[in-house]
Amino acid sequence: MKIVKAQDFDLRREVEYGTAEQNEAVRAIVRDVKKEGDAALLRYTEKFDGVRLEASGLRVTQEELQAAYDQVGAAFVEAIRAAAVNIRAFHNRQKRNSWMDLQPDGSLLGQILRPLKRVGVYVPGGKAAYPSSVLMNVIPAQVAGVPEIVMVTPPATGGTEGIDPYILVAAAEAGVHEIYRVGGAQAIAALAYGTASIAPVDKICGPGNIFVALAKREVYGAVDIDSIAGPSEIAVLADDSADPAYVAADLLSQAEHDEMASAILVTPSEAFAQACRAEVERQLAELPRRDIAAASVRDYGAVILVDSIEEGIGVINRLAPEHFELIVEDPMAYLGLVENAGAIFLGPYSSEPVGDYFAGPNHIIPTNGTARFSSPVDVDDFIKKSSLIYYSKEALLQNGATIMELARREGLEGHARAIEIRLRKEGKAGVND
Ligand code: HSO
Ligand code: ZN
Repeated sequence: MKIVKAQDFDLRREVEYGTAEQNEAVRAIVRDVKKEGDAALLRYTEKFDGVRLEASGLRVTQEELQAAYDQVGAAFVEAIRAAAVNIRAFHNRQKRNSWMDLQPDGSLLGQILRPLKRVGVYVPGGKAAYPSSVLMNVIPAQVAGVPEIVMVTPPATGGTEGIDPYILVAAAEAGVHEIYRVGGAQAIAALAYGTASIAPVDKICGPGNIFVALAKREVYGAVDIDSIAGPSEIAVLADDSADPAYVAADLLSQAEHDEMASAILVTPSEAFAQACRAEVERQLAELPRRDIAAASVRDYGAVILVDSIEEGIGVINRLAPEHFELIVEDPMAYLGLVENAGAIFLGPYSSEPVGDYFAGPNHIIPTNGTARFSSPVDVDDFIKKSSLIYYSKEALLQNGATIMELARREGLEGHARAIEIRLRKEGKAGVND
């Protein structure tokens, strides 16, 4: 892990949007599934996942869900349930009601909030198939009141023949029972446009590989999508009061996600920087995923030396990290200065995995500096709003001339006349002949 001064560290990372070939391949897959439906879906599943399916075999059955429970063990089911309780409680606090304001002239203005009708959750295969992420995508949608939540995941998730049983149990515990064994760009296209077997959705969320990300961008507009997640990030601002072994462990907890994950320590203490770096090396040697974590630490890790905690917060605000741990003597004293961070963890006991799995806040959090303008997934992501306007006669008579003035300035006489016809009927004075 390199140790650098703040001014020598490049605080912006490049965003990857895929090569021209990848984009072209994804466009072709989306086009085919849109045109041919199930036939293309099954063809691409055989081509990319090496699994030959009939359309009738796409949907995961009740028996398979039951079998998954038999495979995972009671401790896991209990843990998922406990996490789900906390996640649901946290997201329940975000619920908002429709509202209406009665104006003195008798008109009503408001917003009507409604859940999306049907949402598709993508769960990737391989090393990034996380049961916890199933909860983090599904529960906010459920709390929002989305009546139909479906899940898609590649048929060979986890490298085994079937779908990872832990994913299936997490889905069932979260309340998802419509699950299809299909992945990649073809799954995204099926969710967006529908096939004979899979009804189309209104929004697609959940992480995936570059082909999934590109496919989501391709179908955006036909459906809504969540933001495209980049590799995980953690930034820790710590002083001498922190335990270097704790901080090193927290940095590695994110570094082990991905070779491109970034784990950064910001500290005003040279001694702490050295101690923490030594701890990272020591703990790294014993970590099962040391190859991934070591690559992350080598290529994207850093210790940034600053002159003060205030300067350190300035660095954090420019980084806008996905996760920010503030482990200094009096963290509350600095909280108000933190402007850009997706999730803020205060004090030595709020280790990031507490938030990744259990405390309740969502672990799908803006990456790549996008915490400057966006937020973790929440209930609002699954709500849409309709504006409500009820104008009373009195309100129209009072404001009609003003509306007509604005319409005529835009050269839209039809707009003006739609108002005028009503004013005339009511014998309103002041309307031009
Ligand atoms: N830290 C990840 C979420 C996660 N961690 C899932 C463990 N499982 C988000 O950046
Ligand atoms: Zn994590």
